[in-house]
Amino acid sequence: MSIKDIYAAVLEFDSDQVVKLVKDEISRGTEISVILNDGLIGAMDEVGRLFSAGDLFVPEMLLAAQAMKAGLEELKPHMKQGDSRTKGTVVIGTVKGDLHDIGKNLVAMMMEGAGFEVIDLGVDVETERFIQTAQEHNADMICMSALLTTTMPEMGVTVETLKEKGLNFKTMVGGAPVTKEFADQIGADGYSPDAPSAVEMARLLISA
Ligand code: B1M
Repeated sequence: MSIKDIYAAVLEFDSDQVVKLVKDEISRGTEISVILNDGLIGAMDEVGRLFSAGDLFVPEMLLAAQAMKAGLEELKPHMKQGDSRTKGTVVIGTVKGDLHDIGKNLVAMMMEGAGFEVIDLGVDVETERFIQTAQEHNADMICMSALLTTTMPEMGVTVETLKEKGLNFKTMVGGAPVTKEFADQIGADGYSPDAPSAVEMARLLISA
């Protein structure tokens, strides 16, 4: 049994096997970040590669995502760390038109684990909903995820709308196609390439 088996089980869309193997690795003391990066995320990268090559299609991509999510659920309790005092409140969601939520869930989980209060709006979130929720909860920051090049511009719409309304919520953006250059271009306060650095960026932005 090894991390490679978790990788293989995700690619075989075998959620039960993923859960079993993740549990085994946890009880063996394997680092959570290794299970996550080499096993679960590594497998999703391969799924993306196969999809791009036309060797795998949307239904299979969905099945792989379900298997990965099942594994993530097992990891979740082990990703909690630090004290329970709130470090700030963040509203998070995947932008309008975009249904990808695995990376966003990971960011939300790690933020929760690091002591932030996280209000997760799910997927396909409109600008107004981000803003209204941030106002209702007196949030410190709005976090937006996008996995499609076609939905990335939605992040800019939210940043622009905040400016127009004179609202000062910090904004952070991320997701596979998003870059630091893009974040700067739309005027977002922060960008991070992955979930651990999103936590660091949130700490920085909220304490600034
Ligand atoms: Co989609 N899909 N998909 N898909 N899908 C991609 C994104 C794609 C790159 C695949 C490919 O072609 N190689 C491609 C996008 C191409 C592009 O825009 N340039 C694509 C496409 C085309 C599509 C459809 C259009 C396919 C179709 O219908 N023809 C369709 C769109 C639906 C929609 O959203 N409207 C679609 C559908 C789907 C499924 C529903 C089947 C499924 C999603 C299931 C789900 O999420 N519940 C799916 C999947 C699984 C993928 C891939 C294979 C995997 C995504 C994933 O979960 N990665 C993906 C290929 C790939 O990215 N390798 C692909 C693992 C996850 C942990 O990584 O989300 O990048 P990621 O998150 C990272 C970082 O980006 C960062 O932290 C995370 C981990 O550390 N991060 C943030 C994420 N959000 C952040 C926010 C932050 C900070 C960091 O601050 C706020």
